Amino acid sequence: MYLLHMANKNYSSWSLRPWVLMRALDIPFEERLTPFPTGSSWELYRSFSPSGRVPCLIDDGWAVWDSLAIAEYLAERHHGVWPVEAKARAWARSAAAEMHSSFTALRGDCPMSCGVRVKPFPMSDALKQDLFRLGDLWNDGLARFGGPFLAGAHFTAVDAVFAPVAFRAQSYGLVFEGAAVAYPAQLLALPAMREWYAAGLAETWREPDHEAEVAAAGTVLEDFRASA
Ligand SMILES: N[C@@H](CCC(=O)N[C@@H](CS)C(=O)NCC(=O)O)C(=O)O
Repeated sequence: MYLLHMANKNYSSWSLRPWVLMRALDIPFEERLTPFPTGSSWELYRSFSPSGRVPCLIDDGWAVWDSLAIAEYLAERHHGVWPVEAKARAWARSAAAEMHSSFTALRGDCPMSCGVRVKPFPMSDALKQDLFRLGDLWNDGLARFGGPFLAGAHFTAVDAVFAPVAFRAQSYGLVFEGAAVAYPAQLLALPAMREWYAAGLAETWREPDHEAEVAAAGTVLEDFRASA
């Protein structure tokens, strides 16, 4: 059985990707959640992940790290990780790679914290540009492949890569145009996403650096998490 090393469900956007992919595709795995320590997580995470970061998938003692590499590893072993049709697969891989390597303003200015609702401070031009491109990209996929998921009728790795953005949209009230308006809600309604969200809300850990990042992003209006 696969072992997925991961961090707090409330905060860890990178951990969410392989977790929701495996859950949605019914790939059995054991999760091992190591909460973010206060300060550097390097020493702690190095004890199980070569990069000192999560997620890290262990298969029969063999480590696969980085969420995109984990998706590719799973794709070699399980059906449905990427779309079957070659052009849809190429589009999905392009979009996933773009999310993986870009959208730095979105990641920095709207850090994931599933349980909070935030009135964001005025958006930087870089964030506005990221949100424009995100809507553009989602609308393109939904129009090309007919939805309701980005590369067609089925949830695939490209949706898993954007799953953290659905939580960010919920937390920061991010709005999109066209067919993309409904896409975050489509993701949030998935049983796997609801399971993740419920577990995130139940967490009582508070990691000061992550809390500070949220405080720097805007005014916290509501916090639905269990008391620390
Ligand atoms: N590109 C990596 C990013 C992994 C990453 O940065 N993970 C964060 C947790 S969400 C982490 O381990 N942070 C620990 C640190 O920065 O020390 C991936 O896709 O897995």
